[in-house]
Amino acid sequence: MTTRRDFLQNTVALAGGMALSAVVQAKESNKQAPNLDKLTDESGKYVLLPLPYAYDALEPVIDARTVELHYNFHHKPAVAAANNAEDALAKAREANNFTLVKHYEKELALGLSSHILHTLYWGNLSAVGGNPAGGLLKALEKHFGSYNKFKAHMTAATISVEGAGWGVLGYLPASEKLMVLQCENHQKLTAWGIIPLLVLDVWEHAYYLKYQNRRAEYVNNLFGIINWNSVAERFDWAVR
Ligand code: MN3
Repeated sequence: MTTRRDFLQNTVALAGGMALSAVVQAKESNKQAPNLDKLTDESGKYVLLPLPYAYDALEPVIDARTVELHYNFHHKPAVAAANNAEDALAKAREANNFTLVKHYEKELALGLSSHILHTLYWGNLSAVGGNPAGGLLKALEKHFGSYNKFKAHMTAATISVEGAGWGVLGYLPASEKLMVLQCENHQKLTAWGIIPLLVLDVWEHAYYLKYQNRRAEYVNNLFGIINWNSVAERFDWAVR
């Protein structure tokens, strides 16, 4: 089977006398990261995509009411906050008045990071579940020793996030490494340049109706509904 990467490599290999624009065009069509391909509309405003499934699609691991509240009253307001912050910063530049710049920079980092992570989170989950395979599995084995070691690391890191935050599996092109990170809130404790592949939300709003204080049980159950195809798609894109 010809993969997209093979196709691009072949395209480049054949490109000896080929117009550069054609190569650029091939790369352009590959520019958007899968599962994060519509953060904004044509005007550049951040937009909330429809959930990729019904509210009850993740039952019984995540109950329908939690998904409904999470999407409408946590993810959606973050989109508005990111737009509002960018608008306010544009006005500040226009007026050359930066009195509130610190406030809106914080709002932008928080709101936009929330939008990015929640968009990934919905795509990272699916009632179908399954296990990682192929190149992604090989990379997990290479970087973490085995899939089980990765799972133990990711689970422990996610459960022990201090307060509200996320467990993150990411790929850093600059080091060609897969990494587990512990993110606080939506924007703290990252490594610049990392491409998030799998993100697990451990803000209380993500689990409290069903699990109350039992974050560990929620995180362990999450591993049964991970859409590994979505993780693999992003991994393939990140290492391309
Ligand atoms: Mn959340």
